[in-house]
Amino acid sequence: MAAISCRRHRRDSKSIHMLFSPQKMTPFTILCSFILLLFTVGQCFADDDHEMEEFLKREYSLTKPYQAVGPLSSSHWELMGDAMVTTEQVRLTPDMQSRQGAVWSRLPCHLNDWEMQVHFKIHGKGKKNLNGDGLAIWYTKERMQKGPVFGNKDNFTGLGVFVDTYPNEEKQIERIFPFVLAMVGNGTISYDHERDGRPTELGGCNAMVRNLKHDTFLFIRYVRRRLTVMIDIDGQHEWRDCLDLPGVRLPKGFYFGATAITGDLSDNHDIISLKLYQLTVLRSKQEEEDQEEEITIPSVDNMELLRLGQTEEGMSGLAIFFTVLFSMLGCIFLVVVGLLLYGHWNENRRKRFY
Ligand SMILES: [Ca+2]
Repeated sequence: MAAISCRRHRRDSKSIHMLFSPQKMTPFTILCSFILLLFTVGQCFADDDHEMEEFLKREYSLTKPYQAVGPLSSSHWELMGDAMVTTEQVRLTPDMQSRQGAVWSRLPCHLNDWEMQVHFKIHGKGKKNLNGDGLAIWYTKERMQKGPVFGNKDNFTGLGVFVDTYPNEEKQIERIFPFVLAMVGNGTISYDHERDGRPTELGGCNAMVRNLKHDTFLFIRYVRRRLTVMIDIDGQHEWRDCLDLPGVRLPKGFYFGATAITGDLSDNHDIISLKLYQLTVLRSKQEEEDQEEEITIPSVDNMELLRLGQTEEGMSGLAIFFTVLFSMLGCIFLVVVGLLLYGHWNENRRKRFY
């Protein structure tokens, strides 16, 4: 978790500056600061089992004052649809019906391991579950194509991480919305909007992100074919686990983007920043060899198992209901047949007596 420690270090840098302020310098604070610095640097370079460093890649990042956004081909980011840049944010959609907007990177990303930190804000006048539809962060082959999947095309090729703010599927019993969900598409898999993407999901978590006063963040990390999604939405500067999945195969040279859509229900969907970090990971010889085998089509290892697990999980209540129902019907049928046979046998016996 080196990257997270480093990020905490970045966010906590103010407190370190305060320790180092000349007015407060005493031998004790200098010693404390030195120990703290050693500890933090140590955390940054000590991964669980591998060393990892991170570097902000400005060409794939979108930060204030958004000078990298524009219609010129020399700009790094391009807007589409109803998206607008202000001094405070890139507003993908306003809080109005039937809007869709996007911001897409112009540069394909050829990094092996990366981490995207998304600072976003979803807010609007709608009361709970009377808002929609959400936003998505993308790493896909295609870019700048409008469509129904949070404003992007369906049958996309690559990774989509969705912040779905409206439950389309009725009877969402065990799922609380807004819900963060990840999906990998290979160009032929369709996102099931009516079922909130459940049939193709890799996993996710609920995230109460609407109308919050504090900052909300989403973190997507792709390291050694492992996809990790975390959220920081409680204003505590702490990352919360959302999804962690090995065996995710994403080709290089895809584009980062952010899109959002509104329908009958709406929200402001704002991107404050997208920060892309290159992660430098020390690999074993085996991992080096695996890495050389080029991935051309996105896929997820054991996706069938994953789906099977979800189906079993999703069907368990229904399966129990039908098992009980058919068992009861079976029992009733047997009792009726038994009674009929008994009646028939009784009648025969009486006939024999008279
Ligand atoms: Ca939905």
